[in-house]
Amino acid sequence: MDTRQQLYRDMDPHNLTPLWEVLHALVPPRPNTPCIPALWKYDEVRPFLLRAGAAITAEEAVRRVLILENPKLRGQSAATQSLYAGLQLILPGEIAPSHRHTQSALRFIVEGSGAWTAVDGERTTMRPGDFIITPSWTWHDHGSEADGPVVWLDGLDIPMVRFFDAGFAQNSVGRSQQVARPEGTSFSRFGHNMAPVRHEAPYGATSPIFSYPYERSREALEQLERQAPVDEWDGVKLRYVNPLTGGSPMPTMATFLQKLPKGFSGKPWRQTDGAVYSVVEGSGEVLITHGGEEWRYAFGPRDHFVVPSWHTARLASGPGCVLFSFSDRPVHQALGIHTEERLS
Ligand code: GTQ
Repeated sequence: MDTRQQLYRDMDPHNLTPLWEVLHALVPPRPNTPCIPALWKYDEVRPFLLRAGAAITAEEAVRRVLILENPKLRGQSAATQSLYAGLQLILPGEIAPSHRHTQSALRFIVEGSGAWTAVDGERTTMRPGDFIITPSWTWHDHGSEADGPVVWLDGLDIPMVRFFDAGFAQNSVGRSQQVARPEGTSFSRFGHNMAPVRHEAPYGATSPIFSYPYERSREALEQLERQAPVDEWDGVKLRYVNPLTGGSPMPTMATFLQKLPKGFSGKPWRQTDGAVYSVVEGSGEVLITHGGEEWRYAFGPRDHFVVPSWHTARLASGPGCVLFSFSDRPVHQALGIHTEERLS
């Protein structure tokens, strides 16, 4: 046996291993995610959600969610290395009991109106396209007085918090929390480009607005489409902000809403933050390429797809469409490693 092989074998029981055998994989010339693009057509997912509704109550499940797992991360409850995504179902009259955890959550309402989520004593009614926040370590429960199923996209930083081994969680004694403030209080306080004169940020680095209603966000995009130049890569795209800081609504996740005008054919880009998309209205196509491979997805309302880190993507839409998306961009930015390339 040669000197090196003998060395490796002798030091292995001491939990020692040579860097030079793995250096290129450890410090790759460019991001090399194990994730691949993925698409979940709502027509295919919805029957499974309804079957889940028959198989288990929200109460027993605590959260009745089908996790959107990246095909290359099966078993890890992850859509990308850092992000969790799932579709949660609540049926009329159900309660998903109160708990809290250090993981931050976003909700993006996909189907149905009239369910609510409560965060630290304030309820918000869910309507399709609303973007709702559950800040880290706040009590939250969900319930429904709707007359049909309500489904929303859950986006959480679960894999990130797991990576840092920093997760805590608690169940509440009560099923659902006492309502302490009327609905809309947080929006009145913080949602009009104004803020209380004397206040602390009630949720630290997280936005004090629980719900960013679709009506308002969509209106902004619509007006911009008429009034401002359309971006050749993004169409008309805005990021949601924490009004107290101007930064992302949550410390770990950035969220976006974009409108591709009729006949839009976007230029390709790539970025280090992998993203999860939820199609709100209209239809279109995303073309993703990476290392000689190609994925072409036709999407329609309520479909979901993943564009992984450093994959080249371009968006197109014949009839026009509206897309919600979220990524781990704020963390890349905090670490000073966020990179984006706009290609032609
Ligand atoms: O609604 O609190 O999809 O705690 C995963 C974990 C939803 C929630 C998920 C959760 C929740």
